[in-house]
Amino acid sequence: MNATTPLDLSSYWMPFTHNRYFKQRPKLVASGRGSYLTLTDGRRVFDCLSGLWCTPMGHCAPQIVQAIQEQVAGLDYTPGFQLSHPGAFELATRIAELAPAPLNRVFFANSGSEAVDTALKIAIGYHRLRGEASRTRLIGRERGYHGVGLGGTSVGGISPNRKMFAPLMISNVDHLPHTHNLAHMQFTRGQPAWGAHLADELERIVALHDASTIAAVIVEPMQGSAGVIVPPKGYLQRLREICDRHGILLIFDEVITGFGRVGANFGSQRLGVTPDLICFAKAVTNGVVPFGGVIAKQSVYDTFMTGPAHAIELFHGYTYSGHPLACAAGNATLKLMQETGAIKRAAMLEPVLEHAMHSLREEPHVNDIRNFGLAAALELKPRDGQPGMRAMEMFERGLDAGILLRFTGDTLAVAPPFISTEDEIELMVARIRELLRELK
Ligand code: PXG
Repeated sequence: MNATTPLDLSSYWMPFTHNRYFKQRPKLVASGRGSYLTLTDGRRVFDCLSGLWCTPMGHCAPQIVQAIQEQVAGLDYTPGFQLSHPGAFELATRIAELAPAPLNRVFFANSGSEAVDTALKIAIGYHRLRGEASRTRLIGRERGYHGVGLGGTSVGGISPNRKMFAPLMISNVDHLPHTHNLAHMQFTRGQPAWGAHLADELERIVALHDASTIAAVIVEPMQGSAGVIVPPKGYLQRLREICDRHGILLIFDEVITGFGRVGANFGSQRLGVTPDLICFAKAVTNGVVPFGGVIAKQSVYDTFMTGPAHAIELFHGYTYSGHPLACAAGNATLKLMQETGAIKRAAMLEPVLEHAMHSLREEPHVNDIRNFGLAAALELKPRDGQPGMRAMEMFERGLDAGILLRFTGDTLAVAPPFISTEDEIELMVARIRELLRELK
């Protein structure tokens, strides 16, 4: 675009966006640096959600930019089937080292959605290879978000994401109840004490369908998209026990919680529960190149490594699995996180964010505040007859006030970059406070 040719907004069909509203009031980003984005109209905003949870090391980190530049000039692409390149093995090793033992085998995809569909396929294949082909049922959870593939949408529990596509949903799916209950946990800091018993619903589902029909349970250790819904103390432990009792695989979707967001490598380690499979994406490449994947327990991997050695073991993979640019970005990101102690820094900032966010409790329109790791949500009371409007106005006005907020429904989520300073987090919350006071 230049001054004489206005940008044509008509062709691009934007994802998860009110296209018609947006095209009346376009908001375009020109550049990013560190924890800030600059819009084309010059407004500079603090990136309160680290992109869409994916840029914890800030925008245009020189080490990551340089690694990608060097990679693209040397090897831009290589087929990933029956061939690979060193960077892919290096990245898998790094990820395996960060993962909770005994998860140490890493499959590559290009997004969280693909990671989820991959994990579901691995779970079904695993049981089949072990002679339990009747285990085909998948259990998700209400309010869960597992991306937009047909597998992930089916096990997901956000109804607007599902209802238009009902005929495409996998039929063999059941859902656990979500764990959010305002009466029992309003304004809880960190993990709620109430709610572990909700895991027992899995026993009820097992009793209904019989364990021999159930392949896997998939949950986010902390629900991100639904607005930072934090697992009750003991809840995930109970899910793990029930899965073990019935030979069901437990999948943690760590697309948001992986690589430091909850102050540990993975939510698994922070919460002390080890799943059989972990889905990851987002922060692993600092959002710079699309990427994702699945980390499997060695025993799951070994189950596939049967049959003649020249035969393909898993009929699954993507043209861009292990893409050289993604691997360069991943290796550079994880190296940078390690060298700068970024995950420890996220843990150190957690109480700063918790304290600041909960100081908003008495402000107008506030219905709930939740936090865990370097993430928090502010749930607003909906305006009469106009649900979602308050949060949307906060988002719009935030851009003038120097903060980029993320809203879904009437909930605002924040998950600042790990490189944020304490002052930046406090300033972000001060600006949210001012916006709340101005809001009708
Ligand atoms: N699983 C989880 C747990 C996610 O949070 C996905 C899978 C899908 O990832 P891809 O890369 O296919 O988009 C996600 C994505 C938000 C927000 O505002 C969250 C996501 C994506 C966009 C916005 O909370 N999560």
